Amino acid sequence: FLPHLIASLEQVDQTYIMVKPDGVQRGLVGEIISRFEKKGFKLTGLKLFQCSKELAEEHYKDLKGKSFFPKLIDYITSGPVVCMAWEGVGVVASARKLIGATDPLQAEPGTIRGDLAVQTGRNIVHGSDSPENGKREIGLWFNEAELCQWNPAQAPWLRE
Ligand code: IDP
Ligand code: MG
Repeated sequence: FLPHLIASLEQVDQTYIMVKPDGVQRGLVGEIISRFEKKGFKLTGLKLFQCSKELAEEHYKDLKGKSFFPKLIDYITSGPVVCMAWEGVGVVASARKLIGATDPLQAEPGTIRGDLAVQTGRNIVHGSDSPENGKREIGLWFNEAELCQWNPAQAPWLRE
């Protein structure tokens, strides 16, 4: 009884993951989705999408003023991206670990960036940095109707 009560109190978070245009162009969409799918998180939203300059600027608004900001916006709008919403206990921090450091040369082998990329300006994937930003970014990139609530059959095999 008590473990179940504690488990039910554990917070389920959401994170926004995005395969950037270079990841799409390099044919890494399946590989990247697979990392999160195999880990055991729940996919609740998925689409291929060409984003506007306005949306890219809103998404990265905290970086406005950085010298690389104009190039970053050009990069993110340079082709389609794959937008994903993922859900689970601890998903935000865990996804950041799976993604690896911002600079792919510093990212550990075994991480997505550590295995598949070589430069910060072409680091193939985005992941929200906090549960608050996870919610904010999913709200920015998805309509309510594009998100699915469902019960994965494997749930009891992932968490006791
Ligand atoms: P993160 O994606 O690991 O959270 P942030 O510092 O939030 O890293 O930066 C957002 C994105 O901006 C990075 O993923 C990268 O695409 C780009 N970026 C950050 N710093 C630089 C830089 O020094 N040069 C070029 N692009 C950068
Ligand atoms: Mg960030």
